[in-house]
Amino acid sequence: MKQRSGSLLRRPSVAQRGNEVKFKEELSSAAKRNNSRIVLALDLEDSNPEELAKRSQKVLESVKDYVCALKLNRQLILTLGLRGVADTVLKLANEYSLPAIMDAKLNDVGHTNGFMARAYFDLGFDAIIASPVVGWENGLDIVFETARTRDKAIILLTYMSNPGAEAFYSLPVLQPTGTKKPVFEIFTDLALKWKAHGLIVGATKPAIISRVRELAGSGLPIFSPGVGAQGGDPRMAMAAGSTYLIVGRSIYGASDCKEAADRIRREIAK
Ligand code: O7E
Repeated sequence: MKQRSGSLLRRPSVAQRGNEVKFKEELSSAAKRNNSRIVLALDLEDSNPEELAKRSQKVLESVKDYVCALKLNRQLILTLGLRGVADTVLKLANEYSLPAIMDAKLNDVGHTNGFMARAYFDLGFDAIIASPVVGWENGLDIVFETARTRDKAIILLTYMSNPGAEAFYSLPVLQPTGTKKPVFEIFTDLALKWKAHGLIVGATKPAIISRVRELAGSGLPIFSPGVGAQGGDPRMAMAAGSTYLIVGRSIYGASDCKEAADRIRREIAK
């Protein structure tokens, strides 16, 4: 089981660590331990909170040795509430030493972003996903500062996996130099400038993954959702430069979740 507060005491101070956060260490150690680059997106739906908690815990228990992290979206938060999520799936993820990512897509003004970041981090999430579209000043500045003081991570949404994403994320933007740059390249530059801990790029767009990898260098993890149910190919995404795949329905919707996770894990290890 993870020793969250104990391990903090033995770590170097926030200033000494630079951009290294506990999340990165825990993620790569879980990836090594389970020989897996799969982040489980646990997005089950059920109007009955008790049923939802039970089903979610069952899925997590069955794939705990086949994934390297857990990502939650609003499905569980809105049905179980923050406390319900903490007492069920977050508790289990902690027992299994799997870091937990909150897919909040933070995208508001500073004080509201700050409130959400504190609420999710203090509940036990190790990383939060935010959208760079809101900008730095009185936007994401407080989110990064909240993460920094708590030794937590921020992952930036860089290019979405859905077909409609192109209309915005590929939009060319006129630069002061007179050249044009697509929105996702600007977001990649911002992730580097702001010292984000990871990027989200849809697995359905291998060419975009390659370009982001080229711009971001080898140090920044790329998390790619959209394999299976959304049509993305796991091997193509990894070959293009993704570091981790975010997978939901192909695992929790399978009749045998463990076998489904293992199949994807073996496929990307080839
Ligand atoms: O298609 P699935 O079932 O494998 O689920 C994919 C998960 O990744 C789901 O939680 C969805 O909300 C999320 N996601 C995408 O599908 N596409 C994106 O572009 C971005 C995300 C995501 O994780 O957002 C992080 C900002």
